[in-house]
Amino acid sequence: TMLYTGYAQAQHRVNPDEIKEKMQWFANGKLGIFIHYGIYSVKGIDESWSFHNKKISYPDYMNQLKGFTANQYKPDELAELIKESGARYAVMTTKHHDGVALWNSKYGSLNVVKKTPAKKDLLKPLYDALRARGIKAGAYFSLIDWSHADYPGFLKDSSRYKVDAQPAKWAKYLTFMNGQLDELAKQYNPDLWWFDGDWEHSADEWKASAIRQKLLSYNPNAIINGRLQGFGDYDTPEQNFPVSRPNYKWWELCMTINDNWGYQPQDTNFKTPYEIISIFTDAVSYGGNLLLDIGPKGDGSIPSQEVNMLKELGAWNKKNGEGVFNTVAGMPQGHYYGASTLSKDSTTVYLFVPAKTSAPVLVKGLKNSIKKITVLGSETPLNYKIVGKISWSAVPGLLYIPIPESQQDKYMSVI
Ligand code: JFZ
Repeated sequence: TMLYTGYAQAQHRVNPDEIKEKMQWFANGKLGIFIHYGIYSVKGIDESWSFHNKKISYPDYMNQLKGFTANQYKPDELAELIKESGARYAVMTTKHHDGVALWNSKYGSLNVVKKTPAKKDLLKPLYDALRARGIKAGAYFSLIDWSHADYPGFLKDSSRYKVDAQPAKWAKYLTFMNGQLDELAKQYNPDLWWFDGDWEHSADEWKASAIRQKLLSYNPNAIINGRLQGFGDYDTPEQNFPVSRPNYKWWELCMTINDNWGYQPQDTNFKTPYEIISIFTDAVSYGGNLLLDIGPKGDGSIPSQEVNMLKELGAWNKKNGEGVFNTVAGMPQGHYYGASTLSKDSTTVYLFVPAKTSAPVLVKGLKNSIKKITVLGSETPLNYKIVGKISWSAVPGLLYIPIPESQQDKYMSVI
């Protein structure tokens, strides 16, 4: 077949009815900012995968520890930028597959406090700065740890082993990993856990159910993403936009602004504001969120293109956010060519119209009578025309709305 019809969807083992209350802020939140920060930003190479894929030796990769200063890492400014973007939550990499923790873990010594010139906890000041601004604080955590001697995928291939063959060794790894999770839960109490790397082991091997239970015992309102072999609350399709509505009631598309998660100076393939906004509104139109990634440089400063993107997005949200935040998924496909959302009370439909649209917008099958049509950011009502309505039947006719160019947004108007 020539059509891509959707990404593989994980099995959801959690009953949506039991979590719907705690999911409210997430459902209303729509936009999160993902932060991939780690020693890989010193050389500007692939996070963890560069040594795994043997593009760089393990010792050379770890040499980046020496260059990781974080001396331009300014959590307050970063939180302010995230606030300005309109995002309601942020997810920070606490530890990637390389095993380098961004806090002073007492489990092992591979962390930025003990092993880098940064010598400081990078999580606490960021989480404080976010929360001071009413932004929810999320923790990305890699279940995989390719630096840990007890992890089966340890880089020195000789130490690879099967979990079944060495249960004690695997148990040691799980104790280590759970110790780190306990630390994160106690010290930072994340509002959201964003697991990654579950694919290397089964739910049974990870003891995924026990991890879920444990984290919820620390904070019953914590939200857990789906990359815990289905023991999460919501699904996380990556980069690939779902063509149809996902199985999970809640989901979040995670996406890079250029082509990489972490900072890579040669990667200048930045998406345009229009592209980001159209992906964002498309996701929201299907009932999902967008988790948009930034990659700070090794010193902690944010690449200017990403700063600009967050500001553009913020300006757009400021004007058009009514159609996005606190809404629900829009009309099923077929009523309108583009993205749409609905107000929670279903009295308002928001249509997303790309800039420089010259033909009138067409909406089919609207049964309600129309009170008023406006463009967000302007009070002037738009004229419209209904054709083909049959007065003595239920046939609602076709609604045409011409949108004067003078009233159009430079990226995406909301009608
Ligand atoms: C993972 C990481 O390996 C990667 O480095 C990055 O942190 C990203 C956010 O997550 O990569 C994935 C995870 C899931 C899929 C693909 C890449 N997936 O479901 O297709």
